[in-house]
Amino acid sequence: MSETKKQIAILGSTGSIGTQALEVIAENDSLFEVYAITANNQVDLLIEQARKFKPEMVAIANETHYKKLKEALSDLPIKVFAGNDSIAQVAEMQPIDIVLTAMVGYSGLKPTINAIKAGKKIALANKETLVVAGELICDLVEKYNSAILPVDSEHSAIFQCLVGEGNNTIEKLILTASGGPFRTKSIHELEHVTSAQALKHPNWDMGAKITIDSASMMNKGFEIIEAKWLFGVTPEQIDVVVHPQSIIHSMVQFADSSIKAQLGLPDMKLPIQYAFTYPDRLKTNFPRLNFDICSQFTFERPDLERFRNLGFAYYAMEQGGNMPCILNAANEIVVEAFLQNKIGFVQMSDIIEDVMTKAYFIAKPTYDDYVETDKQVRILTTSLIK
Ligand code: MN3
Repeated sequence: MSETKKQIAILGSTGSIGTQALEVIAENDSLFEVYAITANNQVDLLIEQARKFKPEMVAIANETHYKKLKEALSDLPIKVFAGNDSIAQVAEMQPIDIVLTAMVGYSGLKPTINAIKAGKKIALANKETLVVAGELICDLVEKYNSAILPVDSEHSAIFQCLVGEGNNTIEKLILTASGGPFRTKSIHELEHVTSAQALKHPNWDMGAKITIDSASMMNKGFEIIEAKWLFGVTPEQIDVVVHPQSIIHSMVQFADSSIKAQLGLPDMKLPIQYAFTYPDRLKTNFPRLNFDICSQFTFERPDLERFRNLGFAYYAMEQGGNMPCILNAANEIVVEAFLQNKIGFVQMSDIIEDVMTKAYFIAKPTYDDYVETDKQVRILTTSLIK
């Protein structure tokens, strides 16, 4: 292990963000080294990644894959672990500089907390962590002298706009949204869209869960909650504007009325790399934005009648407490049900709304309250689907 290379742990290395992060590391192998990689289920890809990047350790959440993983790597000096607890433990290993949290959903919470307590820098791609427990996470980051570097493209854009601004007051954050594949569909049409249609995102190539969240605007809802915690603003200070070209990744408006934006072709490798190198910028061979080709930028107001999830997110953010946790757990269950064609697209929002009125509200939740809320809301939501 080199003294100077940044040691990186990737939690969720087999997903879309994880594999792109490994590409960034491979392209800059004089600067970065993979210390640990973890996955949920995709054991074959994890083995392939481990053989290529030779990390100190690998972990797989699903314990039934342990034997296969262990045997496939038996000729290499790689420590092999299995189970959810091992993922959280890997995140706190002493030599790690940066933990990239790229797992899906609520499962990111515990490992992220462990990494923060161990003082690691967090390259945050798992937005659900901040949605579920933003206040707790922010308190821990301060207490343990950790830092969160956003990987979500909108938040990376805002983060980049804020470089050099010192204590200048943010008047407003303007998050851009592509509008997803159903941007122009009527309410009636939305009742009949399929999961296969929802999985075809016009601009971004992502995992299944986030792609459905993008189609339903739940992703943008989560992103406003994420922005509140990352940048310390109020709900009223966060606007969403639909920008179908996905070239402006987000904007910051300052007290003097000036607006700064960050632009680029949609490619997650840039925000991933920036989180790894901040405050430095590395030369890349990524394709450059060509203004001769992209001649038109357009903007629309988001339609809260067709995309109710965005309104639910504002409501959850204003309520605070465990309400965002309730929203997240309900969403994880309905998205899974929609992917399995058990419920329709519009029904996802119907059920979430129902759950938000029925679930038990806690104004000042502890960590254990979040765990219990997540568990109970999953049961409640599942019961409303059957
Ligand atoms: Mn995003």
